[in-house]
Amino acid sequence: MSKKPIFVTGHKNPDTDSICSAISYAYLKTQMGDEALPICAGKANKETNFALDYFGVEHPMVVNDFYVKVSEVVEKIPAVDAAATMKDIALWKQEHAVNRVPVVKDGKCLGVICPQTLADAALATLIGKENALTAGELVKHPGHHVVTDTTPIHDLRGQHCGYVAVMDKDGAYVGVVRTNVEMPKEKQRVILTDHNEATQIIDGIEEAELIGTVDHHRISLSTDKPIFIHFEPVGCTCTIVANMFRDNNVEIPKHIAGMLLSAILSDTVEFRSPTCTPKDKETAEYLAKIAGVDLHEYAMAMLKAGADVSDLTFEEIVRTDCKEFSSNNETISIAQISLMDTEDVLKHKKELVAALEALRKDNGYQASYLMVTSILAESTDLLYAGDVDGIVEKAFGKKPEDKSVFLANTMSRKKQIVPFLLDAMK
Ligand SMILES: [Mn+2]
Repeated sequence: MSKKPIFVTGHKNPDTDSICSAISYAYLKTQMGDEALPICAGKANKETNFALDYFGVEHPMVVNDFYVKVSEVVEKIPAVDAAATMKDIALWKQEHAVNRVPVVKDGKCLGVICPQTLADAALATLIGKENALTAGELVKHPGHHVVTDTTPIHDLRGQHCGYVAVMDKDGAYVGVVRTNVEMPKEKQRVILTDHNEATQIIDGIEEAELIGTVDHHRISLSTDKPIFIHFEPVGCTCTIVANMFRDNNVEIPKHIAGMLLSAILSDTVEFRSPTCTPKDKETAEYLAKIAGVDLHEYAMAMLKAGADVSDLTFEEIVRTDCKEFSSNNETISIAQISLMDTEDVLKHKKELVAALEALRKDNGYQASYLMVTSILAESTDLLYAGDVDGIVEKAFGKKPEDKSVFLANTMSRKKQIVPFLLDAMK
């Protein structure tokens, strides 16, 4: 039985750790005999693209959801041509037990002939009327009972039972599918890296099979089957992955060392973040040798590439590296930008808070936060929208002013922001 490769993925709105841990862990899995493919939930950011380009690594395939698609269960039987006669249709019907007859014209899917229309036409032909009718003329409602091959199978359930025709995104005929078709036995196997929070997982995971997770965040996952988990309270998922290479005696090639190193430098902001542990630093130094780069020089170049927000709109800035969190039945979003110098961005606090308010309203969040973090000063200005002045004050012990609060020695969302906010929301 041929098994599909395992998908390895980081979280939605992927950062460098999410993409690099997926690439590296998929490589390790494959070396260990389980074919795995890195995927990601969206396009890489500038920092990650710098790392991918520097080490000549391909951008992973973007997967928007895990819903099982019609393309996986489509029956690829030939359609009837629009010019076909009643006799041709009758011969086709003899071969295929399909209630609605798919009809094509110049390769494009025209629609289907419904059973009642066909029966009426057959009777008319029998009594010598209308025997010149073509298949194309019997398609009463062109485009009706036709779905695209990217339609999730569960969307077919509401439709009239029987068969519908399937076309690709360009309208070309692909085959037919039963609206009550069973889900394929083999589910897409998925491993999560760098996340396990339900709101951060690619949609449709319930139609896939979660088989493992490698992460350095709080555990919030619950599963109905036992899965493989590897959690460690270190600064970066790639620190864990790099050590899995060492534990399993798998050699780390240069480009993978570059990916692992980039993620550690990114997540720990070159060891400045309070989430950084001695293990992160030691692992990064070891990886820099294999990757053949000067650690500090490379870190500065990569962080600088990521810190360039000059071409972003306010709407884009407040969505940078944005994650959702829930507590006490309320959901909040927390975005983060890390800059060499925060002054220019903070000049536009008003516009940023307005963009945060739009983001908050659109998604029904209790509040939307933006961490404007200074890499060099190692501090954060926390901007927000929402009626949460009290929560912010309770969380950080400081009175906010005009929807923002300055937090010295603060760089880590996970360690210095999320736990205090979620606690204050209770
Ligand atoms: Mn991470």
